Amino acid sequence: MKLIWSPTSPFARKVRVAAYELGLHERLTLEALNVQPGKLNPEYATSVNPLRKIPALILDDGEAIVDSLIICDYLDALAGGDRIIPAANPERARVLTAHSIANGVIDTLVQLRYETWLRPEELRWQVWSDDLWDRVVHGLSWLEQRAGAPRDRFDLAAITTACMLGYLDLRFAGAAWREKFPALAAFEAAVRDRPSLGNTAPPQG
Ligand SMILES: N[C@@H](CCC(=O)N[C@@H](CS)C(=O)NCC(=O)O)C(=O)O
Repeated sequence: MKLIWSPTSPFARKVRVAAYELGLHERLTLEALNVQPGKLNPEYATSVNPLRKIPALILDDGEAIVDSLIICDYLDALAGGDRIIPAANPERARVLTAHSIANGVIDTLVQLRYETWLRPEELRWQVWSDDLWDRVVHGLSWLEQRAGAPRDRFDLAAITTACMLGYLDLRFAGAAWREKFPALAAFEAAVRDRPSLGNTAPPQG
């Protein structure tokens, strides 16, 4: 299977962490693609993902699976199922809801990154950037309230939260989130040394 990715994409990292946790990482080959608004990547848009987002998983028969949640779900099933995404409710809904919040924070951070790094300065709208940051803070508060809850596995919600915090450190180093969200800081310290996270850490800088 081929994963189309980039080394700094938090969504691609999430898939790679999931693959490590599921013992499937050696079955993935990696192909880098540079994506960003304004870069049309016409071949990728035509043959893989019309929305031009990474990651995408290309199966051995050429079938393309897109969106990190769907790829993680596919990998979970390939590993036997019920490993990182619980099969039964209410646990399934709980994990997928927490995944949605952490994933939504990543989505918002990526938008903010485009706003503050890519968009020409004279075209920036401060109200929009402040609004996006407000969503990030509310998302972190939501996750903070649940971060201390006992976990019996490193599930997709935990994987996505860890990748989200890693992306905060990578792109928003001045955010000082550890002081404001101590339970998330404790969570990050507790999971940081997992090989799945260590082996997928983005290049710094
Ligand atoms: N919902 C998608 C989001 C993926 C996503 O936004 N990826 C970013 C890179 S981190 C991207 O491809 N951005 C390119 C663009 O929006 O033009 C997923 O979970 O896979």
